[in-house]
Amino acid sequence: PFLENVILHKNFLTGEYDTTFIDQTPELFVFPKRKDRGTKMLTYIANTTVNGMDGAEKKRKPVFPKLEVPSVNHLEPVPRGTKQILDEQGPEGLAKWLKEQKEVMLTDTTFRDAHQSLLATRVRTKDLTRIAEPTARLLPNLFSVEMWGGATFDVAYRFLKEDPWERLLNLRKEMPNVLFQMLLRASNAVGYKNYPDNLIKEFVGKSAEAGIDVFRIFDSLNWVEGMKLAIESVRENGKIAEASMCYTGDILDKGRSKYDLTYYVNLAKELELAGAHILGIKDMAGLLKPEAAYQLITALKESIDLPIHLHTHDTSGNGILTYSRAIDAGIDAVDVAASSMAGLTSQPSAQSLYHALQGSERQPNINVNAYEKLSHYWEGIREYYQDFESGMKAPHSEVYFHEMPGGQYSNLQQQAKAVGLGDRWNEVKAMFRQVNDMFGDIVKVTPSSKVIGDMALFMVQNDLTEDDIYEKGESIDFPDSVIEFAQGYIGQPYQGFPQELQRIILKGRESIKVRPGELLDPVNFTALKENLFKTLDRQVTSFDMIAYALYPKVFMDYHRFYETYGDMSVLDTPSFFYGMRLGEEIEVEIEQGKTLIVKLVSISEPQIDGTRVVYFELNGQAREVVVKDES
Ligand code: 3PY
Ligand code: ZN
Repeated sequence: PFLENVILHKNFLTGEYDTTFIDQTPELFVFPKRKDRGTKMLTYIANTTVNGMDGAEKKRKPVFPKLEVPSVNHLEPVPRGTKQILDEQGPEGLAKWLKEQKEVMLTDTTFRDAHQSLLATRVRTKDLTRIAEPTARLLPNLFSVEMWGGATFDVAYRFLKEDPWERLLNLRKEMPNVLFQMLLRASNAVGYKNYPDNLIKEFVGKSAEAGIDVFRIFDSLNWVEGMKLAIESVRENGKIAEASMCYTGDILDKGRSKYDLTYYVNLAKELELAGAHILGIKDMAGLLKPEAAYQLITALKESIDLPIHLHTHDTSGNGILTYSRAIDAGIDAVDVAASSMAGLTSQPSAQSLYHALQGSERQPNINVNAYEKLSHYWEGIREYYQDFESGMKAPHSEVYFHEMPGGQYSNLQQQAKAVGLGDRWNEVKAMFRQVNDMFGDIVKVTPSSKVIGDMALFMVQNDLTEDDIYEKGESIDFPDSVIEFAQGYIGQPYQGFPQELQRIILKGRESIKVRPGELLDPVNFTALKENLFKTLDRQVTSFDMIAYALYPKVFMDYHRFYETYGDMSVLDTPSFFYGMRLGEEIEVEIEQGKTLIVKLVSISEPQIDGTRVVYFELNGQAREVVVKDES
């Protein structure tokens, strides 16, 4: 039953209380009895040991080498960095400063896009936090650290069972000197559809408050109309709006004129007018060829006054060459990752770029040896996530054909495996391109890339050809994301929808031409807070409210998991993914100074009802947990 205790009393929710309220309301201090944290933790470990992690194939827990964390002096003051420039000079001052730098500035994406692109976004907060302070101390000259947004937000709740806001707050504490950067999908926030305007504003406000400085804002169809609200919200919060254009196609291919140089120059001018402090070029699939980079950046430098920040993926293996030409043309900043987390679908390697620019006056001003040490840490961490590797082992020039974003590659591959299409991956990639062409050659980046991915999976799974879609489309139930796209709910594609296909998909449903946010009812945060209080039976933060408003189901599943198993962010990653080995002992610090010592003693044979008894020692005391063996 819903207890009206101090956390949940309606007078606290509405703020209608005075100083006598506490004395007169004894039930405020009646708290429900909950399972203790130790029991919950053992339950999780027992379940994971017996059944494997939810949704993943059960595997024996490997033995991992010890992590190498570079040693730094915690007592010395943290060196000044770009964060201090922003705080002192504001976003305009920071943008001006960026343009004045002789050397190329670096954004390190290891904490976000690198693992989104290599490891299906699975790197956990614990593993990020451990290396945060060394990074802040060893690389104070970075332009920024991209560590939040994109897919990391929902994956944290959905798969890692942790709170992404805590990630932001923890990292901020450890890294006070370098700008924190996030990827914001404009009106889609960190989700896969358009949200009401007040939710976008609230999200930006709270993210800024919690520590984000640079918002890289993009619209998945390069629809500037869809980006203005996000740009304005960032500006209102005194933060840096890095409005970005997504690079698609190939400006060098004269046979494919939809996205030519003029298209990008015009787009950049529009973004400058819309209030960008920095222009981002978001080459999410790594399609920007070296000579194209040179031509594009040269043209942009002649057309706009903003500093320009280039993001690419090294999928084809040409990333360093692309950066080198971009640097020749005067690019101000580029995105790189620590080398052990770089290359392939991730960003080009920081250290490789450093060495490639030896002898150039634009060589970045970083301590390359320190970067190598940080890289050793990431090399060890990467092992923990080996089950999420895409299997891509070599440069993948095929990306110039299928055009799949780096951040999508490993995720879509996981999705394909999950629906039994693991061994038809080549077909899925080819279909991805075919669907792009059917949809009129669109910009492909979350969520438009998800639409293409869903449709491609759907067609391969159901053995549908392009002709089938036109001939039998009337009787086909298309994936929801595809219908929403055709309805205009993620925005308007450049040069419009292909009409015949749109008609087939819509089957008489309405489509819109305006910004979806104009039509959506604002989120009623007061009502949401009350409802959430009742359902969660605990204090509700603004962070919870935003997360719930973005993804109600994902958030509630996370909450239920938390109720059952407790806070998983404290458990080490190997144990989180694989449980424990017989005889193994681990330490789990559940709060500062409070550690559980857990030993797995034995596991019984299955009993008649299909359960097993898992015997532990918890801080030296014998404990047992009964779990159902799902095998
Ligand atoms: C995201 O939106 O998550 C991306 O990384 C797009 O490239
Ligand atoms: Zn990216």
